Amino acid sequence: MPTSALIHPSPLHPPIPTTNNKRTPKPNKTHFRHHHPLRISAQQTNPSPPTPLFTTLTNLLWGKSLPPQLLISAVRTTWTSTWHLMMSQLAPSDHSGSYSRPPSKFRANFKSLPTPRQNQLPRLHLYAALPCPWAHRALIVRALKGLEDFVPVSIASPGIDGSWEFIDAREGNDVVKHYVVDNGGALAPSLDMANGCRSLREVYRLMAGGYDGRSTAPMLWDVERRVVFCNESYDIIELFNSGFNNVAGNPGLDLCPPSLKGKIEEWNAVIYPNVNNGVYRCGFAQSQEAYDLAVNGLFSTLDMMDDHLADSRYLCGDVLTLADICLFTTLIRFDLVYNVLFKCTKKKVVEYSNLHAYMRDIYQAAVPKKRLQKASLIDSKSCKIWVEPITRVQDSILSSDYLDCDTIPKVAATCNLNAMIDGYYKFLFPLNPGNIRPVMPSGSEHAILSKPHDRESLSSLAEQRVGYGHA
Ligand SMILES: N[C@@H](CCC(=O)N[C@@H](CS)C(=O)NCC(=O)O)C(=O)O
Repeated sequence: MPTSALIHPSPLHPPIPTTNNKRTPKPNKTHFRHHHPLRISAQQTNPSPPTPLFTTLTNLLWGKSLPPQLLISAVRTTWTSTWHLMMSQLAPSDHSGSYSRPPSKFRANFKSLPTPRQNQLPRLHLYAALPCPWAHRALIVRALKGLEDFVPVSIASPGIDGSWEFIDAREGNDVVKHYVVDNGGALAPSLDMANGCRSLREVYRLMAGGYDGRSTAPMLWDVERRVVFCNESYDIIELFNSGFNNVAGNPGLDLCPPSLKGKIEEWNAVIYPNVNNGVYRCGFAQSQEAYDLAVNGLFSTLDMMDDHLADSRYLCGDVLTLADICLFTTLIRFDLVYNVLFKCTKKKVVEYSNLHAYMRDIYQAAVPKKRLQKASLIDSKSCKIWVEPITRVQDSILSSDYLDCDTIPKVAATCNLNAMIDGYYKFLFPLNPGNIRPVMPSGSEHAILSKPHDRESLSSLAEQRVGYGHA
């Protein structure tokens, strides 16, 4: 289907297709001409897919011979033990059934960093995946810092065997094409632009001596030495924030200013276990106790943060920091995925007025199209560029109210909402064995995320308190 055939309600995110069924005929005459007429009439009268051999066998062995009660208890026992087996591979748990995330294998060794110079060929390559909240951190900081030219990216998609693979958009099915080709400007999956591999596992194995461990995204690849430089997202965002200011397009932006480092670490110590990993601890819990513990920790933390954000624009005050980026990547997936798939059902983010406005504020963050001087900001009313003291550099991140002037939406362009839904529901098949992809919740659409958030007023209140003025 040509891309122009879709009606886009918004520039970034088109409507999702009304069906997942690849076989549904499309209202396109040229399309029909390529099909055998007999096949078309078969589709029109009987749209259901053929029953797989395994399903037919199961029906014969169990379905037709066992009475319903027996069938249910036989399947329940088999399914539960198979589920535990799959979960122990996918999501290792401790003795109480709580998910414990394996530590990252390749931590950044800042001393061995390839030294960047102007006009030098890029020596680092980022491997990311759009559903993954950890990779999303890296994509956001890369975008806000203007590192796109220095650190090129390849974007993997979820493969059917649970690995990350690189696909050509033209080879994908309709759902994939929808978010690859018709994503309206948000990042989309790609081929491996650095090594030409078919999967992320293959890239990891390019290292001398091979590699047998988990092949996780995000991963920063050292192009020259052909080794994994780092696969820990927090190391990567720290590095992007401060390691390449001599080549960054927006070097004046500091997401971890020394004066706030302590506060940022305090927030991270709350966000990581209770929220970032907390949602996974809910979804991957293998006992009721483990789930209860995780879900209580998650929602008491969200409640606390919602209160905190009532009079603070960001977590650490008026300045966007790495802690906010880490929280954002979980919040943006919450109503789309975690609320249902991970059983984080007590509330949706849209029900938290401060958290939801805060999430929209970050979603709408943009930077000026013109490369900014170290400490410039754009005035909200006139779109004029102002030169301000270094302390005001955070204001070079703007809301989408300024999209009509000379700014580029940086964070929204990293959020491919359809790819997020599709990725989780496909990748985590033990939690979604029927492989049904749910519809996008209406409150999570781009149009809602782009609504005014009015959170600038919190910063200006703080400015008045400490005596800042605009001109
Ligand atoms: N600690 C890592 C976690 C990364 C991670 O678990 N990524 C997931 C995707 S969300 C992954 O690639 N999983 C594949 C696997 O475990 O094989 C980080 O923060 O970078």
